[in-house]
Amino acid sequence: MPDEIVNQISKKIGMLLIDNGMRFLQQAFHLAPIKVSSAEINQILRPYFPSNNITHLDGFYHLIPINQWRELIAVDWTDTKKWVLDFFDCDQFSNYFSANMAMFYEINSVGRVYGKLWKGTDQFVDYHYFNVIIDSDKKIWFFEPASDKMSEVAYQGGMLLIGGNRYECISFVFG
Ligand SMILES: [Ca+2]
Repeated sequence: MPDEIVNQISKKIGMLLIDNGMRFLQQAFHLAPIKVSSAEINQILRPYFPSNNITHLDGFYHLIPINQWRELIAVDWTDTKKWVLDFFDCDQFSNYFSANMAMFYEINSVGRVYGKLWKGTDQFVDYHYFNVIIDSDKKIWFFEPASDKMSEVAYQGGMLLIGGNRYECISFVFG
C-alpha cells in the first residue's frame, strides 16, 4: 500500500480514537459541576493572595468536588509526559493539564500560576509555572501536573508551603 494512503488511514484512525476516547471519559465520570462567576473566584483567592495579579478570561467557571478531582487526576496522563527543558517543561505541563480538563470535561477552573519555587524554605530553585484548582467547596489546591502532587493552600510562618517546598505566586490566569 502506498505510504500516502497508509498515512491518510493513520490520521483518520488516530482522530477517531481520540474522539471516541473523549466521549468514553465524559460518560464514565458523570460530572455535575456547579457554576460560579469570576467575581466569586476572586473572592475565594483574594484572602490568600491580596496583592497578586489574577486574570479571568471567562465570566463563569465550573467547579467540582475534590474527590472527583482526585479521580480525574488519576486517569489523566499529563504526569506521564517526559520533562524536556524548554519544549515540554513546567509551563507546558501546566497549560496541557488545564487544557485537557477543559477539552475533555468543560472544566475551566484549573488556573495557571506563575511564581517562584524554593527547595525546602531557603534554597531558591527558579521561577516556576504550575496549577491551582478551586473545588466546589471553594477550597484552593495547588497542583503540580508533572508529578500529580496536590496540596491545599496553607501559609506556615508567612510562607506558602506545598510538600515542604516554599512557593511564591506572582500571577494567576483562569480560562
Ligand atoms: Ca517551556
